[in-house]
Parts: sequence; C-alpha cells; structure tokens
Amino acid sequence: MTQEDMLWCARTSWEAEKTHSEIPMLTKTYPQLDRLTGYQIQNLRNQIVEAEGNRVVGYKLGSTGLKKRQQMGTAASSYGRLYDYMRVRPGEPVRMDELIHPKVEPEITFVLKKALTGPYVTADQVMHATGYVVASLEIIDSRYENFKFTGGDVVSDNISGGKYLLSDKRYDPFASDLGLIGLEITLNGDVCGQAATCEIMGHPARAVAEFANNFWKNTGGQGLLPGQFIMTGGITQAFSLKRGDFVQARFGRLGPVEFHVV
Ligand code: OOG
Ligand code: MG
Repeated sequence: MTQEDMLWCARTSWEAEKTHSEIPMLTKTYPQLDRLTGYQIQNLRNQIVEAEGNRVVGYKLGSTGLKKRQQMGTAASSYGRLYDYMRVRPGEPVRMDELIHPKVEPEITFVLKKALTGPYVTADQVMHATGYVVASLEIIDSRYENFKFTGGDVVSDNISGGKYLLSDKRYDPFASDLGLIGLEITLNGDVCGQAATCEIMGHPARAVAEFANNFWKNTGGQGLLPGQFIMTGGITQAFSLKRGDFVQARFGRLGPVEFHVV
C-alpha cells in the first residue's frame, strides 16, 4: 500500500468515529492490509487525531483475554491509543448518540509511575513501574459494519476504541495478587459475566510487558511514559449496550465501577 492509501484508511476510520457512522471494512478496498500495515495506519491516524488537538493519555490492549479471543475468533493480541476525549468520569452517563453499536467489557487498568521502553520489558518491570491499578470499564465501538473485521482492519481502526471509565479508587499493585482478582459484571442487575484476572495471559502485567515490546517495535523505539493508563484488555466477553442500560462491574476488592447509558 502506498503512503496515500494508508492516509486514506487513517482518515476514513477517524471520520467515521467523529460522525458515529459505520463503514465497510478497509480490507474490502485493500485486501493486502495486514496487521503490520494496520499499525502504520494507526500511527498516521494518531498524527491526524493529535493535530486536531486531542492528546494520548495511554493505551488499550486488545484480545489479551481468553473470552475475548473466543468471541472475536483471534489468538493475536493488539493495541490502540486512549485519548483524553474518550474519557467518561464516574457519575457521567455514556451517550448513545456519540456511538454506533457500543459494547462494554470490564478491565484492569495500570497507571504508570515510571517509563517502560522495549524491547525487553518483563512483567516484573511492569509491576515496579506501576504507581497504582484501578477497576475500569471500556466501551468499544468498531466503526465497521456489524462489528466484523480482520486483524488489519481492527488495528487501523484504533482497535474499536470508543470510551472508557476508570474508578477513582487507586490500589497498590502489590497489595493483592493481580492475577487472581475475581469479578462479576451485571447488565440491568442481571449477572452477564463472571471471571478472574488470570484470564489475561495468566497475569495482566504480562500483557503490558508484551505490549511495551510490540509498541517499541511498531513505533521505531518509542516507550510508555509515567502517568499513562494501560487498559489491559476485556476480562469477560464484550456485551452490547442500548439506551437505558445500567452496567456495573464488581472487581473483588478493587470494585465497583458503573455507568448508565442515555
Ligand atoms: C477490538 C478491541 C478489543 C479488548 O479488550 O479485547 C479490546 C474488538 O474486539 O473490537 O478492547
Ligand atoms: Mg478492551
């Protein structure tokens, strides 16, 4: 693909996000668009998003969880950028008119106090670079019709990044075993998912380490910075949202976190 083709893909996904409209898969136009090309497109998309005054505040990992891998039919993890404009604060509603066909998933988020730069980051280094962890909910919203895509498509589309909500309660990453936190997610009071954080590659710090190394490779040597949020990936499958829904996730001693959809 030429630079111009990749720029077109980057703009198409970003315009679709801004106008809350569905698009056909980019691989319908460019069947050769693979994951690695997708990361180049995501880098270009990021330049456009930042040039419009938005700021990267962290990253979100994709398909690190077994249930997400099964739901999406992929064994490969991925990552996207978290921007300031995506954030929903506790108590604020999630607005359907700003989204296309959103789904929600519970995640553990690491907040860094030290930089992490690949290519040889380990889970132990991630733990020592983490200032605190928080319970969180991600609202994903693929721009593609019917929420269907290939690996190249989803990576180009900032891996379906829509909105995210972090709990205000901060936890010491060493206070309990982060690989063994149980959680339950409810939709309108009914339990729809139950899982434990070991679903994320045995321990979510492993997913962060793998990501730091991939990010280093895909950006020509960039690292993660102090203060950035790293959402480590959906622990259950993702659940579709509609207007009027109330979502709550209870994360053992980390929870709860919740929102209404309006
Ligand atoms: C891609 C985003 C995946 C996760 O936590 O696994 C993701 C998608 O499945 O739409 O955010
Ligand atoms: Mg997610």
